[in-house]
Amino acid sequence: MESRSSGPTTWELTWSDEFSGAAGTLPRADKWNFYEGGVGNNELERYVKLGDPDGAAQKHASLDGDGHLVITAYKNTDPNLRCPNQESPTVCAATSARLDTFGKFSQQGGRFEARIKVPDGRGLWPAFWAKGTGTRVNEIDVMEQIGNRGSEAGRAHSALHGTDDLHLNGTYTLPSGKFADDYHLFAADWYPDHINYSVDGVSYHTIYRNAVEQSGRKWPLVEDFYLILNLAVGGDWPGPPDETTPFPSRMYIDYVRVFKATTPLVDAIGAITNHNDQCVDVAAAGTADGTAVQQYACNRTGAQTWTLATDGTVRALGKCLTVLGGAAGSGAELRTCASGADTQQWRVEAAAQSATVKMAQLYHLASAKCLQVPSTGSRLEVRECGPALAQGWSLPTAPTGRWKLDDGAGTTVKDASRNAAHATCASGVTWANDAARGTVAQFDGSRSCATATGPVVDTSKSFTVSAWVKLTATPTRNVTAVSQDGVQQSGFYLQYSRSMNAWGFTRMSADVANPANNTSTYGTSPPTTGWTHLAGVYNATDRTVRLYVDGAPAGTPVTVANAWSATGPLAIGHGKWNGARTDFFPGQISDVQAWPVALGPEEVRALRR
Ligand SMILES: [Ca+2]
Repeated sequence: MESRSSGPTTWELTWSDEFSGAAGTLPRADKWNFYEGGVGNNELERYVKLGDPDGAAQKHASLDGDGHLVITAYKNTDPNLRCPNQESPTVCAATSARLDTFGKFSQQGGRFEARIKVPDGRGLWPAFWAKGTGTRVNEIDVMEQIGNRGSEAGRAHSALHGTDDLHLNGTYTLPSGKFADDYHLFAADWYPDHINYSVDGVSYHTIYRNAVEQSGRKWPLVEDFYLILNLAVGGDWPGPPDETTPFPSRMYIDYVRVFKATTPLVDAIGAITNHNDQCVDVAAAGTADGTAVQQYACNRTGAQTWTLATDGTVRALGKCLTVLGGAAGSGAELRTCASGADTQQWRVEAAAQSATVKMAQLYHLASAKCLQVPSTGSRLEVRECGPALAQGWSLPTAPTGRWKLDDGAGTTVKDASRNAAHATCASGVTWANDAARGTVAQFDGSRSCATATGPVVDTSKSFTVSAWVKLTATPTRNVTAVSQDGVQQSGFYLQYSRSMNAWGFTRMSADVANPANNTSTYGTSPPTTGWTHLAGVYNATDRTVRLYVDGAPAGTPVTVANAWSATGPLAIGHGKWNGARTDFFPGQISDVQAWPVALGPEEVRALRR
């Protein structure tokens, strides 16, 4: 299942057409209809229907064999072809195609996106849009473009239409050039309380439900919507084509994809900050039920270390962020987590507070309101969701890799993070059932696992790696639990050092044979053959490494001479020395994590789950 991220939300693919098929073939009949109705807006095209003579459908809408759907508008040469929607019916200017998914696919909520290259010409009106299956009036225009009319060539339009004369329009302008010059990604991200339009990942237009309802009109996004692709010609908005309009004109669609929002695939851990750079904080680090949750100067203590858990809860100090009342202004507090309680369920939503400020919102399910900083006092509260800065939050980072090593069969180790950097193990890495940690990977001291491609962390920047490890016996040589391959050496080693007879976190001074020196931090006592949680943190700000054993810092940070970038795969169960994989781990490993930041002590403690 493909997923993609858009801001802090993870989207899971629910429907798509990649338009991969032989050149000249019709779009898939199980996905698309040729539209058979009339047109409005005084448009000047006649849409072909499936079964029209002379292969007209294929001529106007077919695959190009190169992964694209091509909708083609031709100049009409038939003087008897009348466009009936005209006030005084006139000869149609063009023939074209309009496709839709009515009766074949529709969805309520989620992300609707398409990668499209529009044609360039006066009077052309390509569009990617969606309509409500029930009303056929409610409408999301993800992209409309009206071609070669001065500055319109660099503009794309979006809109939300509904009853009560609801017409809310947005416009995106390219930094330079025309839309017809290349493909662009047009998307609408539809959440319960707002819809957000973007071009090429740049968000430019957000419409909130409460603002629409407060204006006395109905929110139109309350039904399933089906998709429409078309190339209109002429009409009230673009005006008629003229002698400069090229025919045939072609609209290319690389793909149409629809996603549903899911909760994050992995927990994110860290501070939640607002636009004032204040932190979400448990008052006086109290753990009694009902302790206020407030904004407070950031100090990165446990009272400010939040886990955005995959179950929708937001946790600190072992308890859950809770709002009990449903009314606007209800205060935030800490409470014992209760399974599935709506009062403790939060959803991360992408939002745009302004054209330049785009922070996440925390949407509270029970009250259907958003967490915000109060206008007076410090205790956080919920209010109607809107584009207020007071509702903007910077959320903790998620790991760039998480291999739980609970796969239990085969040689593929799944990465649960958004990166999906799955690892492949040499046969001989097996599976064991552990009383404490469930299914874990068993390493025999001569085989290991490595990600299929590339690095997972940039070792020249801040990062954190962690793992639960359990040795078979005290080794008689160095052994490594987690590393990332360089050419000659590993970029780091989360390891057992034989010479120190202790756990260590090590970086070599250079990626050369027999490097002159290394920098390490070590635990203070010999390892046992029970489970130990190891974390290595490289902090690029002060260029230091630090080891944590069972969540406790082992000594003080040590300065690294050269934080070179290891560009090979991340490895579980080996280190690299002078070009060869070595230091194979004998024992069990569980829940390896890689983070693109230097986690603080409270965050490292929170990794031990
Ligand atoms: Ca394609």
